[in-house]
Amino acid sequence: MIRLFAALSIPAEVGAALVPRQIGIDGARWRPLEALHVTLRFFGEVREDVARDLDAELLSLRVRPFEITLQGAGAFGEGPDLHAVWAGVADTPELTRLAAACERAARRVRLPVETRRYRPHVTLAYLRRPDPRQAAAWMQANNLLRSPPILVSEFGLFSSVLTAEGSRYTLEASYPLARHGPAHPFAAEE
Ligand code: 2AM
Repeated sequence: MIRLFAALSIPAEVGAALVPRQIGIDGARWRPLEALHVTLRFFGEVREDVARDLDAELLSLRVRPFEITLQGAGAFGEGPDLHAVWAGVADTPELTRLAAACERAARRVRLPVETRRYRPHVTLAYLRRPDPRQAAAWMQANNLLRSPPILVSEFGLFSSVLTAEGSRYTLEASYPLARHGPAHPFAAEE
């Protein structure tokens, strides 16, 4: 079994501008620069043969390159359940469509359906019972965050392994977005 997710990498210069924001919440496990990403679809633990089918499905997606902008800051959970802070992503229909295409790919290989609404974000830290005043102050201080436009010309399939320092991600495959028509002529229309 392999723990997999599809995601967009964050360009190093955009990530580097987020790093200075990773302060101000005691006990936060700030994510390292190389781990910053926007998840498209979390697939969970997948059998190796299913992973191969999933790879083929992702390769067949027909989506054109587009741009995203990181915008705003927020948190998952409330009060004592607050467990992550993140940079948001400005509403982008193309991103929603790409995430939906990854969802359909997951269904075609019979992975369990994701029922939760897609909320694109870049997790900056995982938290455990943070000081609520610090968390609120962090969100206020970072709410006006806005990145330059980021060109999305590919996405990746990553594996995730739990280590003592947190999850370590490895890029297993990358999928260029098709600039002119389908990258794979015999692929099913998305
Ligand atoms: P997170 O950043 O909000 O924690 C690798 O773990 C990626 O998949 C992370 O971006 C993580 O989101 C996401 N992820 C992990 N477990 C998940 C789950 N059960 N459902 C949806 N996304 C998940």
